[in-house]
Amino acid sequence: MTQVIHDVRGVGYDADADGLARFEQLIAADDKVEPADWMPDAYRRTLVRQISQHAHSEIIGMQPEGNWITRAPSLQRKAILMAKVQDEAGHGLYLYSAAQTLGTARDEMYDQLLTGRAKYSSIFNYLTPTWADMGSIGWLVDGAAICNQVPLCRASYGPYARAMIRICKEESFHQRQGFEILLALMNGTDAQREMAQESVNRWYAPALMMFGPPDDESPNSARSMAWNIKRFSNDELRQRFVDMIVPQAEILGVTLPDPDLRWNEERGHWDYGDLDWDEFHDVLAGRGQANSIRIAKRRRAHDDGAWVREAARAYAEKQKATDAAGRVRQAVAS
Ligand code: BYC
Repeated sequence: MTQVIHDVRGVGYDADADGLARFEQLIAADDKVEPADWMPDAYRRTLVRQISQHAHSEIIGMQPEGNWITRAPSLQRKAILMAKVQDEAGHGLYLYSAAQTLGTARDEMYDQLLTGRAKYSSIFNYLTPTWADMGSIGWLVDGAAICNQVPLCRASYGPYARAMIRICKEESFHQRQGFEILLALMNGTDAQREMAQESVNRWYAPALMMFGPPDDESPNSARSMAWNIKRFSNDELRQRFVDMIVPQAEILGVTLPDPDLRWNEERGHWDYGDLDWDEFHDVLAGRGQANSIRIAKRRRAHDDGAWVREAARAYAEKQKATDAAGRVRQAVAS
């Protein structure tokens, strides 16, 4: 049977006969694919994987900073940190909503996270023992997030690209607040400067690993790039990040903990040293400093929120019944 689909412009087409050709046309023209458009299953699966893992990262990413809200050194610092953590919750919601437009229920995505079937960013499995870590997360982790995510504003899937625009605006603010925390510490006492440097020492390499494995060990990159989901490879983005933070580190007065970091005149980029990819794979396999803490806390929060989900479902049912009754009354009256 012919399945006619109407695209966002209202143009109808036969999904069975013309779906793939139209999809390829959209990608070749660097146009957006929208939820109602026909798309290959593998494209849909790749998007659900990436977008839901990104959403999980935002939600789990609330924990290391959430831990510091009560201990932030002033009322102003608490207010700023609280706003930032709330922003991360918002990012999670935009991203879960974008993934839902691909036909995967939010409950299913939560279940994948809570049962360890879905990943979240490696970076959130590191501990945050000092206040300076709030600075390093903002400067380095949100800085890496910006490098990775600005190109995603041009991802081929419309709902994902649109969600990323707002997320990136907020991430820019986050990065500046982290930089400012470190700057204040670097302009402080010797002990504060030491705290800032020690924290940067711990976060530098894990932040570089956020971009994913080297290109020749990245199984998903080629296809995601062909589909205009990823615009740059993991290594290209990692290089951009290093080039961005070296001058910023100079302004801060911190030393980046990499003896191989040097300007390469020929390439016009900073060379950097090898990363410990065994550590990365250990963290992904659940053997990082905080994997079990993060998931246990997320499970508790999910269980504690059961009554909210139940109330929302009951309210939605009630609304549906009220709307149906209203429609019947309207039909009788007309
Ligand atoms: N951590 O073929 P590859 C934030 C996995 S939120 C864990 O290169 P792909 C923030 C990868 O998933 C930051 N896993 O994959 C929040 C794949 O495994 P699966 C999150 C990683 O998808 C709160 C396998 O390794 N950002 O910044 O082409 C507060 C092979 O990799 C990681 C996003 O999610 C990792 N670091 O590229 C503050 C951005 N790297 O799925 C800040 C959107 C790789 O096949 N995501 N893996 O089992 C992306 O851009 C891409 O998915 C990645 C990986 C660059 C992460």
